[in-house]
Amino acid sequence: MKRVLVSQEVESALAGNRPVVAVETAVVTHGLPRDLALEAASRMAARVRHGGAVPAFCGVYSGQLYAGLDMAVLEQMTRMSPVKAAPRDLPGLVIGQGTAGTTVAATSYLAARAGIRVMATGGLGGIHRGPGLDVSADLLELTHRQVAVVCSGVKAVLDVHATAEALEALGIPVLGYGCHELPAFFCPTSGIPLEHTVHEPGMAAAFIATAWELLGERAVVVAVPPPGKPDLDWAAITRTIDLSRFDKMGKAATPSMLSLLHHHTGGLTTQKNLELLENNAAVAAAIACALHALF
Ligand code: PSU
Ligand code: MN
Repeated sequence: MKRVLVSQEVESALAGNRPVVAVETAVVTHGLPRDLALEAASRMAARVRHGGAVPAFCGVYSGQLYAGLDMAVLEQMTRMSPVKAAPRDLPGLVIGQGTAGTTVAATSYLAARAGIRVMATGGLGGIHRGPGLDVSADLLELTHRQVAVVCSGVKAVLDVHATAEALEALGIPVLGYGCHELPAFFCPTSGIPLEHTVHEPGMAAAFIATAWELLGERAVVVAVPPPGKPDLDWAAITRTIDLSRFDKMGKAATPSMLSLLHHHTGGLTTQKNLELLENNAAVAAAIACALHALF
């Protein structure tokens, strides 16, 4: 058995030189309620296909690493109490026949192993707010994975400023896609200015290709604001989190904060989550096609 099993459809797309978009699965297993998560996954797949690319859901199923899980297996996974896997969790999952949704970090690893250069997700992990040191493995992993990560900036629940500074220190280029500020997941603005902005896929592809030519193997973050109205206010979200006096650390932090915000906003954060996932999948497909034309 191959270390990273690439589905037949993805394999033949890669071999036939057709664009492929890797899709993160931690958001399916841990980012949304189960039914909505599967709905989000199938809508993402549809948007990738509509954009002319092949979707490749990355994850771990019964100890096998995959690039290209189909919907039926994703459905199975959500019934198996999957874990949320960062790269360092992969050996244990392989040895212990575990099942997992993969974070941005682990998805970028699987994508790179499979030869996929563009991935779609919701938001990047980073530096958490509050006491204690909780820094996502997403940050370091992206310093050495040659993949364009199409996302709505960084997760709103993080210390967005510290995370933006860390991306700068680590030398990971961040490109605004139709925005001049770093989005904070379901919030279109965070007050953090971006120095590079493009408005269409061709320009994004040119930026990404140039980044790889000049800087070598590392990720480029393509930050796409969440679509649709009403806009959610980042300061208000941050206040809600602060007032709730969170006591969860580590992997449990994001899912429980998301569920708190869902209740506080009458479900609006969840609706935004779905919309931005779909939109990011569409943008990722367009960029994958444009990149494809360049190489
Ligand atoms: N966005 C969500 N829910 C999530 C994540 C993002 O709404 O669970 C995941 C992404 O997979 C991201 C990961 O890569 O959280 C980072 O988690 P950690 O901070 O534990 O590294
Ligand atoms: Mn963490």
